Amino acid sequence: MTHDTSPTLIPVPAEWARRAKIDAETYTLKYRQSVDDPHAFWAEELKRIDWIKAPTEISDVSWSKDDLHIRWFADGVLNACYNCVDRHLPARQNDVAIIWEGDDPSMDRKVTYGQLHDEVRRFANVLKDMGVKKGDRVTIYLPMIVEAAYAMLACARIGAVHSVVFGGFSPDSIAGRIEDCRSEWVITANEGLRGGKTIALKHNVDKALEKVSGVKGVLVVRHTRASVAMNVGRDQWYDNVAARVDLECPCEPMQAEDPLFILYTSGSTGKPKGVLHTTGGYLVWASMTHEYVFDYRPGEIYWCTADVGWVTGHTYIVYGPLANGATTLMFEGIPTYPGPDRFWQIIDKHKVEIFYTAPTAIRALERLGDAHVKKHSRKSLRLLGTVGEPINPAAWTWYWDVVGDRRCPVVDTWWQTETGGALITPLPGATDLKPGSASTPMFGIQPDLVDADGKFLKGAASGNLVLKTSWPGQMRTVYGDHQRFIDTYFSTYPGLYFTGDGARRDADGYWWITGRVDDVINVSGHRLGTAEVESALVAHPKVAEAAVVGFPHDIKGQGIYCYVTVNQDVEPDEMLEAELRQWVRDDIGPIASPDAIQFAPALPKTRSGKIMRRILRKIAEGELNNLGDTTTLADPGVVEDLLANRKSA
Ligand code: 6R9
Repeated sequence: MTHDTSPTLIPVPAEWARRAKIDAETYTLKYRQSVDDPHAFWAEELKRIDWIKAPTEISDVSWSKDDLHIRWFADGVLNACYNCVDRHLPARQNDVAIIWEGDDPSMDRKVTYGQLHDEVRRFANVLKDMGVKKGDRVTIYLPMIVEAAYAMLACARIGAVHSVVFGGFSPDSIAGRIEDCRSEWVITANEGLRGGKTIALKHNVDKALEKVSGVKGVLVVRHTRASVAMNVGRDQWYDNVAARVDLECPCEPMQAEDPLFILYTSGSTGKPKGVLHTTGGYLVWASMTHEYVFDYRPGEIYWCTADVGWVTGHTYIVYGPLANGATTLMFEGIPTYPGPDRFWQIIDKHKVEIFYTAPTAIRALERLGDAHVKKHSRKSLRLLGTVGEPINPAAWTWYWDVVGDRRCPVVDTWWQTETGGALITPLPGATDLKPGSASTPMFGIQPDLVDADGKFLKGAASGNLVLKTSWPGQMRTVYGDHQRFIDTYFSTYPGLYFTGDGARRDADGYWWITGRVDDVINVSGHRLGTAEVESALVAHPKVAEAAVVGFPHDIKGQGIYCYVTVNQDVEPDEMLEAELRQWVRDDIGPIASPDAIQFAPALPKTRSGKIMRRILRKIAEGELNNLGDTTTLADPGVVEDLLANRKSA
């Protein structure tokens, strides 16, 4: 990497300080108010939403283990779909709500707010026709097509709770998620398209439904021309039902604390958790952060490259932008198809002004060379954002130099599925930028650092990142398992929300997120629990034991390194290695594909039988001279073999 990575401070450009809603002074004032007098702060901010009944209560929160509850705006009544669609009519009905860009560059379309209103009402009536009722969980397994947004908003309109499952997940993963929230309805498409390849979505749903019972209806959107098997009595084509329903469909009045959606995310133990977000607080947070972080004004063309299967797609493709009356671009494809300049070509084609992507994409595109970027003008761009994983200063600098021509502030937004929206992030008109730092807290957010014993660290320090107070976008529970919610986030450091991330606070009070400190790995911005990969591996008949750790990867941020002990009668070879790689992909999905598989006659264990992951991590990272104390191992000889047979991935 040739770019300068010495610590630099990039001051707020003068024109940004002038035009932005939040300049440095306003940030300081508003931040102070948000923590000193949250009641007054939120009483004002909640007005960004149209309420059927405006809340008088602001918050009722306890993070105590014995009585853990989180409620915001609890006596308010609203509808999220109304706020994202209907309220922008009639004044803005001809403004574009969604620009859709297909995998195939010749396919695109624009959906105005007026059209969105019709499509969402139609979709909602199709759901009702199937039998979906308020409170029902609806699983959405769709590619990045406009119908994904229609489906989410249609659920919100009628008070159903959506659970979007990323289109890259396997039938087993879909089945697990359907089962966990006892979802009776599934929305999918015949096929998806990505990088010129088809994805057999309906086929995957069929396979999932062989493993789980209780699904009463499957709605199939016709996206490609492929015909697929339809299970009579269970499956219906969306367009067939849509042709017979009418357009009128009122918005269901919802309590602020009624569930809006469930989204499954990986943790350090067990199966993925159903993160539950509710209606009022989430929408206020999504709308507020989208407006301030991107300094958004209606009419501006905004593109977040995430997939709606992840939280970033929920908050910053659908709910935040549409609540703000934005023009949000949805891209079906991948950055390198049909050519390595696809992103930059789309930016010029649709005159994108705000562009929000992931560090892994930035690093991959940097690799391909500046020429692909420079052959497109990108003159419409004025703001760049990143999310999903720590961005290394070199990648940040390339983004700023080459993509943004040193004109566009880069906002590195730190947040989680659990947090609903951005918590630590620069604001373009207020924050001097440091390459690689997520910089400063959003309004109402009080981050702090603790050591392993929970002692607060003062001043410039590194430690575990915790949050001291609640905010409206905070998750409310783990669906169906409140105890797991308490155990995961509020037990490590009583009275505090533990993020699972490590961080450094520098002398200026800027935050630098260093990555997960638990057994979660972040592969290309996708969260995976090492336990999930391990349980996939040990389910293979030839595997006796497995331990999985992350290691630094140039493009993906982190890669997946698996140590596998096979059964006694098995001779491990390259065939088995390939078979295991495929096995994990089939079980979880392609994102979980192992980067390295090392066969080990034994794993390093303590005398009490615990696998010493610290050692496995060091070996995977290549830090071979620094294994730390190995004297507590039951059999120190195991390490010799691990070192001798280390895989370079
Ligand atoms: C929004 C999202 C959350 C985890 C989080 C952290 C990592 C996200 C980051 C970042 C450093 C950033 N992460 N944004 N790390 N800088 N700007 O990605 O949600 O999929 O739940 O992942 O991602 O480790 O804890 P999610």
